[in-house]
Amino acid sequence: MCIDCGCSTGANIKISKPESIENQIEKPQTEQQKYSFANAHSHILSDGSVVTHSHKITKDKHSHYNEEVVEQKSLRPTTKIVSLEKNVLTVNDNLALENRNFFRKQNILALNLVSSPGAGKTTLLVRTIKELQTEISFSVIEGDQSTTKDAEKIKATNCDVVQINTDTACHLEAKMIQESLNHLKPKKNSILAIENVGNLVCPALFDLGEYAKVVILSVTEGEDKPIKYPHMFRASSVMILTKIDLLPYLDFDVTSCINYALNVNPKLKVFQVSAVTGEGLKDWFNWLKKSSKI
Ligand SMILES: Nc1nc2c(ncn2[C@@H]2O[C@H](COP(=O)(O)OP(=O)(O)O)[C@@H](O)[C@H]2O)c(=O)[nH]1
Ligand SMILES: [Mg+2]
Repeated sequence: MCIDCGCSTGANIKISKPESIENQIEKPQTEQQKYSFANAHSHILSDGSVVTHSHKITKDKHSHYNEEVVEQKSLRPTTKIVSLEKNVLTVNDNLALENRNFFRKQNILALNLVSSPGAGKTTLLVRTIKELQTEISFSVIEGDQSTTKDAEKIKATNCDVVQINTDTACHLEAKMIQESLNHLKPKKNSILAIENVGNLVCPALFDLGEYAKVVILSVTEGEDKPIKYPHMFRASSVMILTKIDLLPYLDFDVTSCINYALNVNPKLKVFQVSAVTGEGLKDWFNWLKKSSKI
């Protein structure tokens, strides 16, 4: 988990629009900004619970965001650390709540698209926008560690898009979404698709204020992923099993996959699609139309 490996420590978050990819719109300038979304991460404690917090590591000391210098990194988890970490999770949750309230007021259906890298999030998104954009207004926030490649693909559909580059961090946080919204300005009565960083682990922990997490699983990944990464499938409301056009070439058991997913989360709504052939997309589109109340 990002929290243990410290992958986000010192991450240099960038938000940009594809028409000015060289011009960074926003870069954390203050210590607080930097650590509020650069260094948040989680630990699995000895009792099995997961906690998230931020570190500020300087030459000779190690402190937590919004707190005075407290602990050396080598210290075992204590009640004090747990409460500090809960504070940081609360910070994210509070910002996510602000985002959610904004989306509700504006009647914006915000969806958090999560998957492993290469599952097919961008391809599905591009096809969805192309096929529905005469009926529904879309905007997109793209999350990747590096490059604006996905934002450029979205931009090519004439859809408004902002790219967040998370550098070493492996997930998006509510604060990043809030900052991106200032630049994106999504329309009322629209759908906002947030493509999270490709990772089946950490994005499950961070509420962005979305209406629903949509987990995309491709048939090339193996049918056991819902039970190997249960947190993500539990946190999601929708699972899209994609690349089904490749099933004839693979040893992939669709029934087992769906059963695994439903065992982990009986409320999961499941779609089977191919973003290449278009098979199954109608049901997904109907769900989008119904959920956006348009
Ligand atoms: N055969 C097939 N390939 C797909 C499908 N969806 C995506 N791909 C391919 O999978 C690769 C990764 O897709 P991409 O959308 O970039 O994945 P992302 O990293 O989750 O955004 C690309 O080569 C796509 O062309 C699909 O439904 N069928
Ligand atoms: Mg992508």
